[in-house]
Amino acid sequence: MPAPDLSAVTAALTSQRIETPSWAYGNSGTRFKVFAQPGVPRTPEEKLDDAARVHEHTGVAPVVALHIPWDRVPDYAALAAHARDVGVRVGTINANVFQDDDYKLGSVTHPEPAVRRKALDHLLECVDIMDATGSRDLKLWFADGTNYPGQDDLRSRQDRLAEALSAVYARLGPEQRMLLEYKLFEPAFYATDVPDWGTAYAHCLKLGPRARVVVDTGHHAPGTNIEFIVATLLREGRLGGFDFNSRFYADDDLMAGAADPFQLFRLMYEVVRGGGFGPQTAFMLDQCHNIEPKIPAIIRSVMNVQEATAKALLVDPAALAAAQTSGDVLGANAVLMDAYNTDVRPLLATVREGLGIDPDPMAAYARSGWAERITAERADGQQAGWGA
Ligand code: PSV
Ligand code: MN
Repeated sequence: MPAPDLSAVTAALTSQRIETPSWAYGNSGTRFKVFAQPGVPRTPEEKLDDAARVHEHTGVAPVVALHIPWDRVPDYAALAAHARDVGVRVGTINANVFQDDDYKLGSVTHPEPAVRRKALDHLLECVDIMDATGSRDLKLWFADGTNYPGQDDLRSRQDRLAEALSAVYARLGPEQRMLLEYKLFEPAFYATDVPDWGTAYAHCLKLGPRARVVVDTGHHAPGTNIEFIVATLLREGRLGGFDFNSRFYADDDLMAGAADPFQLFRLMYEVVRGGGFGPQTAFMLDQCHNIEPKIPAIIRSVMNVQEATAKALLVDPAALAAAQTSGDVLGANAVLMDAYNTDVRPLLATVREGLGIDPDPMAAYARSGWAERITAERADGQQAGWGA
C-alpha cells in the first residue's frame, strides 16, 4: 500500500489553525484557590500580546477567542486593530450568561421573562461585537439547568432556550455562525438544559445550517466515545468546532493532549476521515493554567494538537480500508496504531522550519525574554482573571 504523501501531510500541517482562548492567559484556579502568577495580563490587549507570542513560536495559532464580559472594552474595532498590529486576529466571541446574580435559576431558560430578556440582550450584544471584530463564530455555552427534580419544567425550559436561540440566529450575518456547546453537568447537577450533543444537535437542526455543535472534550461522562460523536456530527454536517482540553475526572480544563494523547489522536483521525480538517472547523483550546506558567502551557497544548493531527494525517487510508473490508481486525487496528506510534516530532520540526520559525517552540519562547519582560512591566495593576 502507498505510504501517505508526506508533502501533502506537511502542507496540511502548515495550514492548520489553532485558536487560543483569551482567558487562558489570565489568572484562574479552582473554587478553592486562584494562585496569581507574575506577568499575567491586566487588559484584553495584553492577553492578545501574549497570544501573539504563542503564534510567533508555533506559527499556527493566529486566532484568539474572546469571552464577554471578561474582555469587555469600549471599542471592539480598536481591539481587533490591536490584535492585527501584534500579528493575530480576534476569533470566536464567547457569550457569558452565567456570572450574574440574576442567573441563579438560569439565563435564557429562566422562568422570568425579564431575566430571559436580559440574557438575550447580552447574546445579541455579542453579535454586535462580532460585527466590530470581524468574527465568524459566536460560541454559546449555558450554565442553565436545575438542581432538584420538579424545580422547573424541563420541557418549558427547552422551549425558552429554542426561542432565544432562534432570535440570536436571526440576528447573525450571512457569514456568521452559531456554535452551541453542550456539557453534561456543572453548575447544575440534576438537569442541564444543553447536556449532550443530541440536544445541541436537535436545536441546531431547527435553527439552520449555520448553527453547529461544539465538542468540548471535557464535557462528557467518563468513558464516552467522543470520536463517535465527532464522526456523527461531521456526517450530518454539523460539527462547528472543538474546545480542546484534558480531563482526568470532570471538566478539569488541563492542557489539551496531556491526559490522553491517544484520545486526541482518535478525534483528529475522525476529523480527517470525515472531511472536517479545514477552516470550517474551529480548533479551539478551552483550558486554564492554574499552577503551570501560562504561555508555555499554551504553546505545549498547541504542539500537542499538532502532534495528534500529524499522526491522524499519517494513517494510511487505503491500508485501513483493505484491512477493514477483509475483516482483518488486528491488521486494521495496527494501521491506526502504526500512525499513532510514529514519532512526528521531526516532521513538525520540518513544518516549523518551512514556516521560518524555530523547530523547538518551547526553547525559543524560553530564550525570547518575554516572560522576564512581562514580569517586570506588569508588576502593577489588576491582573485579569475570571470575572475580570
Ligand atoms: C464551560 O465549562 C466552558 O467550557 C465554556 O466553553 C465556557 O465559555 C468556558 O468553559 C469558560 O471557561
Ligand atoms: Mn468550553
